Amino acid sequence: MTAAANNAPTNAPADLVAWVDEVAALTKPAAIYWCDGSEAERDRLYQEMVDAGVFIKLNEDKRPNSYLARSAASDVARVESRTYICSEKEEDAGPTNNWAEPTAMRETLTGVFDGAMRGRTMYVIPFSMGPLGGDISQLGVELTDSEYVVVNMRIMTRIGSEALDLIASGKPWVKALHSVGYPLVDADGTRRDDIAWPCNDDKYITHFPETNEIISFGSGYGGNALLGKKCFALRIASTMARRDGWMAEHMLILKITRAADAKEFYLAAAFPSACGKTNLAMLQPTIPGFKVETVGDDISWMRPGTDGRLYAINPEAGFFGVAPGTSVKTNPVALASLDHDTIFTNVALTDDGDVWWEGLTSEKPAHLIDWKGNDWTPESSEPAAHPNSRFTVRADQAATIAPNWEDPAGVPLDIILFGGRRASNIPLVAESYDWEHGVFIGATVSSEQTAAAEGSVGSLRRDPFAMLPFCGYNMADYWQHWLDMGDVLGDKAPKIFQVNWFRKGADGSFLWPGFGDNARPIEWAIKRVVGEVDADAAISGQLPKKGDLNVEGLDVDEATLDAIFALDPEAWAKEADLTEEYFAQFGDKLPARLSGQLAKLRERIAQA
Ligand code: GTP
Ligand code: SPV
Ligand code: MN
Repeated sequence: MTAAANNAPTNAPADLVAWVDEVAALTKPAAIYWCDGSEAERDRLYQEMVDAGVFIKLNEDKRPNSYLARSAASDVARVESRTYICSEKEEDAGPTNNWAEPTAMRETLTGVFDGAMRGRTMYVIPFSMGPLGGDISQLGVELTDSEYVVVNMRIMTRIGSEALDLIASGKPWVKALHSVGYPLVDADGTRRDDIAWPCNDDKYITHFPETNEIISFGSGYGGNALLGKKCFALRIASTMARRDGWMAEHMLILKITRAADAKEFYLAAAFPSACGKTNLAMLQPTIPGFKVETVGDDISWMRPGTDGRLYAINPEAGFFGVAPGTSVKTNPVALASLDHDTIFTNVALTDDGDVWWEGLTSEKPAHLIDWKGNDWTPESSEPAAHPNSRFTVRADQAATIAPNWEDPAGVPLDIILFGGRRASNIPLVAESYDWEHGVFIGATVSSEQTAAAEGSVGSLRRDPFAMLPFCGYNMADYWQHWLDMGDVLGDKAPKIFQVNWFRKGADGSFLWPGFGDNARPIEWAIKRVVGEVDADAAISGQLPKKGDLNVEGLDVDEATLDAIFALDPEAWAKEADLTEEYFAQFGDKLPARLSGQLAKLRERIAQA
């Protein structure tokens, strides 16, 4: 078999062409194709995918230019157990990451990638994370044998010729290699047919932080395969950020305009996967006098500006959002943004060629084809859409997108929120005593696990800064980096708050209505930033004074409000003990200021 021609555009730099050649020599694709990012290219790929049965075209009248993909049942979420940080030293990955020795891992990867693309096309995707050419933006090139990845990357990032031009101009770029691990031809030339969702039981999602490289094998789903997202924009970027004095965070970004004084505020919020970032990013406030616009829904890159404030950009260009639970009631903006030009993965198909998922309508359709491709009726025992089914849509299809969402300079942050899914103990909103206490709050976040990753859904786990699966280095060093950034920002630092939309009553139902009403605690946070209200010192932070949280027009009684803010010293003493145990695994890497914060928490518990 002769090697596939490289086909590199004339301006492709030599180091990139050489890498493409090197990967092609190993993976042995039938062809190499360089993506230009054009609409014609996209349309051709969509058509090929429909013809191959990879994509189902949805009803053109109901949902123009939109498609449904169904994954293999074994490939439905990120696989944290197969995600590795391959730093030279194990302690640089830290106790919360899977570490693999880089030389040994490279050997393993060379083994599985040998011939992995036989019979397939290898796509070369130059891409930019962040606006093209922006100071905070970064470039990358993903090599993949998946058309699904190409068309999703086209929505989620800025791909094609312009990104390649920037790479050609000499800017640094990150290598991101991906294969689904399902060659169509084996070593002795025997062919097999392709399938709708090729993948491999053996999976490796690997990161080499010292050389800014990503190598991913065996999965086609979300963060495992769209390498600009978690692998680059969080794991690799977090290590770059630590080296260069910035921050890469699992945060949405909001712009809030207060009608009363036309003042603008910017907020970033870190919640674990499937805990409400996309929802909050498109908040429709239930209180008057607030305009909320979207800057980003999942990732934030933040840097101190020349004025000393912290500026944030959204490095992504689209949303890869959780479908179940998205409805006219919970997130009308997201829902409307999906009216056209959307890729759906693992949702259900209606009889008229449209999509459905749990929570979309209160009444279930009489018949569907479920995410596995089987007939489904309301009597079926399994959900019609997979709990981690997703939509992929360009960010500017959201009606709430902020006009300045692509400002390469970013937006100045006033507020940072940390949240999780906690049935007990954590109040609706509390302000940290200072940045250091805010870092303690972020470091100790715990949350009930969701279907966004493998693992047991519902079990409580620590998810510091919502970065547990996404920090590319030792979590304790990351906390120190946050403390250091606070020292740099000084009194220009955003104020840090903790929120919890998910507290439950004795009967197991949510105490707080959530969604649009989340504007209320945010309104209070803004009042704190502006200095318009005082707060009550409490165990976990500073709480709104009675009457300061705007509950006008809300059907929540006094007793429920008390329960939403209740802090039980005994339960908090247990939280503190668990935090001590949790901190212990970081040994002497744990910043002393965080043990100091734990001691202060214990003092407040003792005084309560
Ligand atoms: P990733 O994309 O995985 O990072 O998730 P995300 O944080 O963007 O999650 P998303 O906004 O998609 O929310 C996931 C789930 O949380 C959906 O089922 C929502 O209905 C639910 N949710 C979001 N906000 C609220 C809220 O205020 N209250 C309650 N009870 N549920 C909420
Ligand atoms: C998450 O799990 O936090 C996501 C989805 O945003 S994925 O891109 O699959 O990581
Ligand atoms: Mn996420």
